Amino acid sequence: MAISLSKGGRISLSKEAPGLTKIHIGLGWDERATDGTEFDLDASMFILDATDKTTSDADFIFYNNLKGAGGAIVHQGDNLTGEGDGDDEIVKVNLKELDDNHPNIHKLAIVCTIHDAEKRSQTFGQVSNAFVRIVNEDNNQEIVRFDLTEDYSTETAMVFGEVYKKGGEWRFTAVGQGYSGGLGAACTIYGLNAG
Ligand SMILES: [Ca+2]
Ligand SMILES: [Ca+2]
Repeated sequence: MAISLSKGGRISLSKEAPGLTKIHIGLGWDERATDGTEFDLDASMFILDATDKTTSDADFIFYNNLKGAGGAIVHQGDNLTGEGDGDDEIVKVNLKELDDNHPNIHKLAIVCTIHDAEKRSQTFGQVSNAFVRIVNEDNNQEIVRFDLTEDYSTETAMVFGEVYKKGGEWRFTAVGQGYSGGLGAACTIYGLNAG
């Protein structure tokens, strides 16, 4: 049965799903009533080394750079509206390939940002039903889910969660940490020059 975490909670994916090799990270959201301006959230992933930094632009996965780690990480593409239940944007990760071929990858930060937030005066306060869930790709079983229930009024970038490796196990932390400054702020946190 899937585990539901609250903010700060963590689990071992490897223990919950023995033999786990591939995961599907689904992110979802709905917009609260807005003034009619388009409202587009974007999932992205920062591939981090042991110092929690992204060492090159190639390790920043988003709608303009869909593949990372030699194809072990694949973003399934940009959803422009967030309409409907279920996953709005998805990133698939082959953990076994990371273990075998990319031992330098220690953590995957799952981030969500609001496209053009500043220009459109939008924040996560206008987002409802935000969640991130990890699904075992081999059998489609949801392993863990984190519903972001806090009211975020000024944030335009949000770290939903982190998948990380510790003691040979892949684990997940429900983060729910927001930032103002959108995608640029997220890049700065992880050591990338947003330009
Ligand atoms: Ca989007
Ligand atoms: Ca939705």
